[in-house]
Amino acid sequence: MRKVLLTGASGGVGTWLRKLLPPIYPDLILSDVHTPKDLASNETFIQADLADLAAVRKAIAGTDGIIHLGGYSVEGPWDAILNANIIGTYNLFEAARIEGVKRVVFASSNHAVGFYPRTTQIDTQVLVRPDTRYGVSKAFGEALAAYYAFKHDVRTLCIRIGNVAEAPADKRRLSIWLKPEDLVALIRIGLERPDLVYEVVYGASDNKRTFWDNERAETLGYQPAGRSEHFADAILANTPQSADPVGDFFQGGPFCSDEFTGDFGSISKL
Ligand code: 15L
Repeated sequence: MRKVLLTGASGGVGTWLRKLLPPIYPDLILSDVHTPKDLASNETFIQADLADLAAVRKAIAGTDGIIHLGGYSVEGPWDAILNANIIGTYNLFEAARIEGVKRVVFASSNHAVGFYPRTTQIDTQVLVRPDTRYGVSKAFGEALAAYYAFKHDVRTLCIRIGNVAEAPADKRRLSIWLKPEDLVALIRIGLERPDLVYEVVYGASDNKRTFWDNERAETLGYQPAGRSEHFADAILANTPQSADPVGDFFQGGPFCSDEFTGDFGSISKL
């Protein structure tokens, strides 16, 4: 894999990858709708709005693989999600097909399955249960990736990312933390594993309190280095009493309780 394009390069996860990827992929091209504030003279940046297919094609042309982080990374109004994540992800895969790029790593999210109870360990065979319009867009992206992989041989690893950070931020993140270096390990599997066609894995480190059975990732060779349990005592000692029964019950946390008008008594049994 020589020339790799990183979309969403100006966001939080993109900023981590700008630091970690160049030693592995020296010919890294960055793209985003906004120019990174701290863009260095040795970085290559192409400005592109994902809603503009022609601009996306220009950014993709001549690359060997794409890491697609671009789009909205939290809940947002429907118009914003529609343009950035639904139309934007369609344009990304369509541009890859037209330009003959055969490998994509798609940044999906834990919020595609946020409405599973924290007490149920799920694998990637379960039905999606998005907790937000954002989560719906990630489930759409996974389905779109399958279509392009099977129909057009644009092979994709979908990573249902937990939370990428230097260290887990709170009790819930002890279960879903993803050390940035572990994300890089998953990206390498997605871009480099020759037999990969279409896979969905969880983007999580070696977390004792995990919500997820990440057997597919392990089968593909993933060996996470981060261990959230190292941070557990300090985090639990500083965890305030919560007043969010829905968010505390489900894996997606506050993404589940935000705008919630559902029947907690019924869905908490599922
Ligand atoms: C996500 O998908 C978001 O992009 C990130 O900002 C975090 O909020 C994370 O999920 C999470 O679930 O904590």
